[in-house]
Amino acid sequence: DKSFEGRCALVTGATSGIGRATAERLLAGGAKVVAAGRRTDRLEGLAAGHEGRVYPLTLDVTDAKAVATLPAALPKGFAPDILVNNAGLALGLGGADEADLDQWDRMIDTNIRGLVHVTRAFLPQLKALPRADVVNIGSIAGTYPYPGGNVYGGTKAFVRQFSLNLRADLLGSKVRVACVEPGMADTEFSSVRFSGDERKAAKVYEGVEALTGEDIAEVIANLLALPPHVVVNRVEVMPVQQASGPLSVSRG
Ligand code: NDP
Ligand code: 8X3
Repeated sequence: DKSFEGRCALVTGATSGIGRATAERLLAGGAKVVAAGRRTDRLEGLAAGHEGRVYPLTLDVTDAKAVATLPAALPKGFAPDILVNNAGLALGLGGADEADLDQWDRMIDTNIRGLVHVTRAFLPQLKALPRADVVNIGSIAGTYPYPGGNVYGGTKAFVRQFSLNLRADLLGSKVRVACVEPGMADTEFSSVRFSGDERKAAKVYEGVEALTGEDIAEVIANLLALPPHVVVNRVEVMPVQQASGPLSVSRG
């Protein structure tokens, strides 16, 4: 499968889960990858397995200055024509009245501000290309509310609407924008959400054949492989063992 030969993808959050699997999937398809994240050792591990085709980029997407100067700082041969805005996180699952404001800020800074800054930094060069893609990772949590989803779901609703609005602004260019909205995926997501409490994290996936990072990577690869005049605006993906629940009523 060489369908991505000649293409270069910048994947944020490539150290784990969906981002790591997406980087590997695109590499398997012949693409080059700028693999970005904060954990440099993991990026170097990825680069070591793909001689010359991975540029490991230590990057915190909340570092506005580093993001703004990024396009000019990338080495020759690694100018991306695919941007996968995947870096993101949920922190906590408590009610809104007792939530930690620092956790809320970190989600907003990463999932919204970080994603917007990376996108803004690369859009001018993407827009000038004969073919380019932006893939934003939203979530079903951005559409379907659940208790404790408060700000996390809000950030993902932002990602969905920002993606649709990008399409409106980019009309007339060759840039496709897709918002991929996964349901339950067994990655480091819950471990991060529960601050490293692995038992609590494992419980989320107990008895469920959850999505994997590889499943979402395959969806992304399929979107990217569509003919260049075809764009899927949004795609919701769930494990078969997950579905929406009924609306709830508190009777007094
Ligand atoms: P993981 O925790 O496994 O991966 C998250 C990735 O984001 C890591 O590579 C991490 O890298 C990176 N990241 C987090 N903060 C930053 C930052 N400030 N700067 C750069 N990179 C950052 O979780 P997932 O793979 O599941 O999550 C990927 C995306 O998918 C997220 O946007 C998440 O919201 C979304 N999602 C996840 C679902 C799930 O159930 N797992 C479902 C729906 C959406 P590092 O720590 O090295 O910086
Ligand atoms: C992650 C999906 O439903 O666990 O975005 O919040 S969910």
